[in-house]
Amino acid sequence: MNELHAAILGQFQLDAQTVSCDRYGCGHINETYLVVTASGHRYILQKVNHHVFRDVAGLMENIAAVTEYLRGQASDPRAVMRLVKTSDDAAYLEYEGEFWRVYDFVEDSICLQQAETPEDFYESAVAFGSFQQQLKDFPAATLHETIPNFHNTADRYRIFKEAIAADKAGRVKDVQAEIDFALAREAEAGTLVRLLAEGKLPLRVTHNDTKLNNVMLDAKTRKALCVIDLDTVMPGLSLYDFGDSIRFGAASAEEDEQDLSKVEMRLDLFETYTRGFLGACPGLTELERELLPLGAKLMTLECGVRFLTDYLDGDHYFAIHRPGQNLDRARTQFKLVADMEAKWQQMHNIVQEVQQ
Ligand code: ADP
Ligand code: GN1
Ligand code: MG
Repeated sequence: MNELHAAILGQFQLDAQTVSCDRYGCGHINETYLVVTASGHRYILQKVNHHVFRDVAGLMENIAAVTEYLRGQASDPRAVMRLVKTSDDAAYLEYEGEFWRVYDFVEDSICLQQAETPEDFYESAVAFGSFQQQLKDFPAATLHETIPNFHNTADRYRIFKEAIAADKAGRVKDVQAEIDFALAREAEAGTLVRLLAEGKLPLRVTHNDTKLNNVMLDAKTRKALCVIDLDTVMPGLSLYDFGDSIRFGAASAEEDEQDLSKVEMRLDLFETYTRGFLGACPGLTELERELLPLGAKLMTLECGVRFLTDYLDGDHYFAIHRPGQNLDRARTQFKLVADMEAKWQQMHNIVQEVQQ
């Protein structure tokens, strides 16, 4: 454990002396560490990425409020993330210009990068569907918008086109096919934001980053246990949460798979997730249900556009572990979009069947 981490951890109310602190997990945004103390107790230490989240105080206020609200409805203490306070009783620590927080480690749980069985994916749908259902009466207006325009797909296209024009890393010439693929779908990409602005879709408290690796399953029962990574909890559309889960979890390969022949959107998993989500979150409107396939497609398209934008900018937003990784990620997303277009009618049929 280095001195910096020791100094930081010394300012949190841990149960005993820290014995180790090691990098942990596969997130693209925050720096995450697994901390073990002399008693064997485990914690998660995170350096919050304040370049991405400009208002860390507001973000931490959201997390404290939402976790407290959910705790009132939970039977298992592991079902809700628990923030560990600093010695000043604050929810986070500002230290040398960086922002740190500590959570209890969610014990006896598993966190998957890919669904191992359809049941695992079903349980993640139950977790995210229940999350939304449990927050249905939470006063959404009291939440800070931690990243303005986060799922404003039209605005993501504006930024994308700026990146193409600036061509900061000199990469535009190598990715014309990917750029064309995205631009050909620009008109459709604004559909959800438009329907929201027209008052046709309800604004809800949503998670907004519903990747499979942002949910914990109970290691023994493999049932839905806990939703994590609450940084992006803010007002949004149910279709964002549904769509982002399909994008990541119904994919047949990893997000950065280089062999695109392995990448498809699995209809069996689409069906599984739809069943779990609608079952746990029964209050969706007719239009929300009807637009579930479009939610999946647009969240995937948006994510592809964001990866490609970051590639064009020189990889400053999403953490990369090898050159070209953001381009590979963009390509898998566009492959998934094309596959959803090919399976469009089947996706609609599945939603219909699940509702009956
Ligand atoms: P990022 O925003 O970078 O994705 P996350 O909050 O999702 O950060 O954390 C990264 C990973 O760390 C998660 O995918 C999960 O594996 C693990 N993790 C985070 N919080 C906990 C926790 N409280 N208990 C156990 N594992 C956790
Ligand atoms: C980021 O933080 P993480 O790794 O769970 C990103 C999501 C993207 C995702 C793509 C705050 O999620 O929006 O969909 O990567 N989070 C933020 O894997 O930008
Ligand atoms: Mg995460």
